[in-house]
Amino acid sequence: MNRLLEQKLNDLNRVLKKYFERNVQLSQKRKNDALRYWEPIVNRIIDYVKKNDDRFASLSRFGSGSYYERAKVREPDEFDLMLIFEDLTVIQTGPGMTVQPPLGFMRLTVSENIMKSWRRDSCADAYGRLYASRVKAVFARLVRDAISFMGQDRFITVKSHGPAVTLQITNRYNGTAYTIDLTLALKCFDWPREAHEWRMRCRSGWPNQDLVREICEDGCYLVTKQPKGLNIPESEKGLFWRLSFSAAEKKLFIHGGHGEASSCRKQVLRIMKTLKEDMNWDQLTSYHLKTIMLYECEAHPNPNQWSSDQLSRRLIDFLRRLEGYLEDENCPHYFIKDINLFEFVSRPKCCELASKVRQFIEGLFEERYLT
Ligand SMILES: Nc1nc2c(ncn2[C@@H]2O[C@H](COP(=O)(O)OP(=O)(O)OP(=O)(O)O)[C@@H](O)[C@H]2O)c(=O)[nH]1
Ligand SMILES: [Mg+2]
Repeated sequence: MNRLLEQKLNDLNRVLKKYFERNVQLSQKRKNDALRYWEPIVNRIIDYVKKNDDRFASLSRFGSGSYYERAKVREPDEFDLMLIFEDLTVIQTGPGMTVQPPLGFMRLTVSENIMKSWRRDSCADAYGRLYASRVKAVFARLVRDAISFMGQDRFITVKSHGPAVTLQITNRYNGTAYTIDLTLALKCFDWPREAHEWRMRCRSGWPNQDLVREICEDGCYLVTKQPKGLNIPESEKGLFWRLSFSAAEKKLFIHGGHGEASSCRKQVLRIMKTLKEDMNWDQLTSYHLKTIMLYECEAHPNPNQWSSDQLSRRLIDFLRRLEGYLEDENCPHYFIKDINLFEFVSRPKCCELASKVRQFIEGLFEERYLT
């Protein structure tokens, strides 16, 4: 390879490592402080919910998202928990409805023996179809009741937007705020048809076949997230549950390492997340970046491609893939390729971002950024 290019990549490696140390890493102490403060509070809230409504009694906790995948950046201030109904049996609602579910969404019907209890609060309709929106609303009400019961109203606020019920917990001694996203989920035991391609995908070694098999055997989840889009009547949106691959993603991040400790894989993702904030690439989400990371892992299956001296190469490849997806206005979902994660990012925004990313790549070698 060209000696000059080699030299530049090595220099860039040093700059990136410095940027990582200065801007990206979490402090171990702040991590411990955060968990020590919010975990007991959240556990008490969940216990209250479980005790006060038998429909929620089987909820179990699963840590998902960046903190539990060891990909959080800067402050340990945001945590994602999935709360899984361990004993709620549902089946996919058959066809014959007017509106077909968007790709990645399903309608669910509860089994006959539990229909009566889910009819309460209109969580299920007369046919037993389970409204994700209603189940979440009841859960949010119980969470609010729990907070009042605990006398914590001054320190905890509750919001119920998107898929999660979000708690903002303020440390009463030092004012630090933590955001905890609680997302209700149902187990989907069979690997979904929509993600069949992921199971069969031709790969050159990452993830390995054993891990693919294990992930498919574990199944996935369905979460209370409503579809966007104008072609679904508002009255119907609440019926949909979205497929979630959070558990599979966590497995890929934790067990699908490239040489584990020495791998720069997490570093690349965490640098990208920090850059997204520093460069104000606001339309991008953490999930876009995580998705691109997973494709990059597939494209570079060998551990030596992720050794720490490869950091600059891997970051540039990541940026180029991002630029390409923006130019195509299509970021294919990692498990269901026909879902476009840029569907709701407008064409002008995609163009603008693509050009910003292009400029950034060009500027990298001149050390215009990352100081
Ligand atoms: N299928 C799907 N899952 C998503 C999407 N957004 C978030 N998730 C899931 O929810 C988890 C938490 O989401 P976020 O808190 O936004 O992302 P994060 O990976 O935790 O990253 P940060 O919180 O920004 O550090 C993600 O790790 C995903 O598993 C989405 O658009 N589609
Ligand atoms: Mg998160």
